[in-house]
Amino acid sequence: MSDIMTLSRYILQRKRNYDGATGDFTILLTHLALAMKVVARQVAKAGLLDVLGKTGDHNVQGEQVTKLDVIANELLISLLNDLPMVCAIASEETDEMCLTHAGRLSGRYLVCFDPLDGSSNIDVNVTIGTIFSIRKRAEVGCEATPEDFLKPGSEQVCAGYAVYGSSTMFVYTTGDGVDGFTLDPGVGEFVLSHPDMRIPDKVTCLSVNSTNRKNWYPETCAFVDHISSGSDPRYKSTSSRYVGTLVADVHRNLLVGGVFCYPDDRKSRRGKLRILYEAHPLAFVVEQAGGSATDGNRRILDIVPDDLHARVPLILGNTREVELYGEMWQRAHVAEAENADARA
Ligand code: P6P
Repeated sequence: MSDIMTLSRYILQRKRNYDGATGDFTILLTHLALAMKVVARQVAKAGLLDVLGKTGDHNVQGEQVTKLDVIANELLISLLNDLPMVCAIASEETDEMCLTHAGRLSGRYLVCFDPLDGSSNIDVNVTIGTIFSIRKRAEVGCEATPEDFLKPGSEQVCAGYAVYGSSTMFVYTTGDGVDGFTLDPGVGEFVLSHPDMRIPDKVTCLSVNSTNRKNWYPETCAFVDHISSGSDPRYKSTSSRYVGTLVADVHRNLLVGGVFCYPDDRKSRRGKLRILYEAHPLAFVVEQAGGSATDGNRRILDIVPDDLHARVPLILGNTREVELYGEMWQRAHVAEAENADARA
């Protein structure tokens, strides 16, 4: 038992790196992990607990809400509400920011999350997940405002996710590398299984919804064609893998190497994925594992959202491919500007 590194033991060991004397962050991260263990149990029993299917409601994103979306969201909010170190919460499933009960004035931490990413996959038993991001506010003693969340992703103090798949994994970073833990159902603990995760320098997977090609801009067509053509030896064994759950696609690519691409296009001019609780946390994790993340023109972690639910184009994974997309984006947009000048 002494050599089993559980998440709790690991966090306590690393406590000095990010916690000072308070232990507040340790308690917060431990509670987030607890919430994900409970969500994992609900997901695993969904078919038996009559919690499959939709609620009939739509969230602020205009997406259909599933029963498990509600369960996961309410679970996370109720757990975080009672933590004195958390002052406010922003969730994909709630229109507005929520001030917590216990820490609204004294809490230092702001928590954003997508409680159940990929919920359209629940009823077909495909991997889904929870994504979270933790920020620290500059001052305490007053109530947080939405503006406290609208900061660059580089100000996150922690980010990570859980994936509910063939096993349940918890992956996180505090800016000092990425570590992955696998839930041991027999013990009820997340156990260190993937220390110091690094994205392999090979493109095993290309993850993109190719049926959106009819709306793509030239840079996306050029990028996908370059990889798919196989003309470059780097891509001779690259396969298309896209499950429709962002965190599952990103987790797989983090383990085996690959690039995920959900660009802006003529239909979704700002992209589909949300900055605060999808792009920022996953960009933090991927960068800490040696990868990169861009919207085509900007580093994702440099972007400041103008709204809690602001969307962004997202290309993340192997640095060489993310930079290649950026070069193609620049070429396409410079050419567009030159054509516009010529027409003027
Ligand atoms: P599309 C799930 O609804 C989600 O927000 C992400 O998890 C996923 O990557 C994306 O949407 C899938 O979108 O348009 O390809 O179905």
